[in-house]
Amino acid sequence: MKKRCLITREQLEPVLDALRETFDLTVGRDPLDEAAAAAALRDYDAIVPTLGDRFTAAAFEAAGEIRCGVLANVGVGYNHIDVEAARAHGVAVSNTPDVLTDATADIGLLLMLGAARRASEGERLVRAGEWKGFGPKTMLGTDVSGKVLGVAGFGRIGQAVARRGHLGFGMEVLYWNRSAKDPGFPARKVETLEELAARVDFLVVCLPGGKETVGVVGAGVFAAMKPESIFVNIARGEIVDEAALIEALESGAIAGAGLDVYAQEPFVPERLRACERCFLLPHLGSATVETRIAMGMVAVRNARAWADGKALPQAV
Ligand code: 8YV
Repeated sequence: MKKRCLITREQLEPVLDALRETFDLTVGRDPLDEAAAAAALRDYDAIVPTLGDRFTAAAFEAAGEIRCGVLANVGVGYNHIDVEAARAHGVAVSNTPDVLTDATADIGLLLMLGAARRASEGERLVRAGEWKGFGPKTMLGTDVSGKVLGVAGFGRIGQAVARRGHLGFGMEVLYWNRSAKDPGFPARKVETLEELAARVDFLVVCLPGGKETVGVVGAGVFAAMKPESIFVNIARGEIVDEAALIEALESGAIAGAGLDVYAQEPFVPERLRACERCFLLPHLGSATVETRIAMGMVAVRNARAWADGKALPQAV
């Protein structure tokens, strides 16, 4: 008899088909809150969760007798899963690194360009039928090419953003990371996030989510940034003190921001939505057909490895 698997959201067909080959599959609809996560841990052998599900320590506690042996997450970030609690309850966890690096880094560049060149303001103007024609001083932005790029968190995605900035736009790259990295092109490590913030024209957050990084980008970081500089976040909203960011935008302490992630998605504060010089996207980092299929297939491989009694290739 096939093992029971729950995929918590409707992923693309090839992913569902691949899971059906191995499992008796149930496809969920909405993100799992703690109670639903606890019930799923009780009822299924394998679970394929994603962003928005809440596999917290409380969910593991509430589950009582746990049937589930694997959480094969679709996503590189897994801060919605308490990995320690999973381990304590004998549940293996995997993620989907590498396959989404390019798509997510591309969004980083889109946000840098969009915020610097005032893309959404311009688009809104045209769509509203309010464009009065070319003007030498109309809607001037700032250059991206040749500027200084600062990357906070120099893992796979951070390095991919930096590579695009350096090779595509001739940017000088500085980064802040626990350990020094050699990305294969010139990039200098700085010792503190504040120093990075003070020295760059674009500050792009690529740090992992989770308890250790909540609120690390706070008022001090924005105060250190140059008034002409642009802030970008493609990581997790909780890393940034959103109130401090809004303050910095409203006071002109920074020139603009490009955001793909927010502290309490899908809620985006009204004051943030009112900031003209913000380029706002609804968490699209990995949202391409190719990338979502690739991510799903990595999760399938991990779920299957577990079903075959093998080590998970992308265990976390
Ligand atoms: C995904 C992400 O959209 O992988 C991650 O950590 O944040 C995003 O690229 C998300 O995980 C849902 O698949």
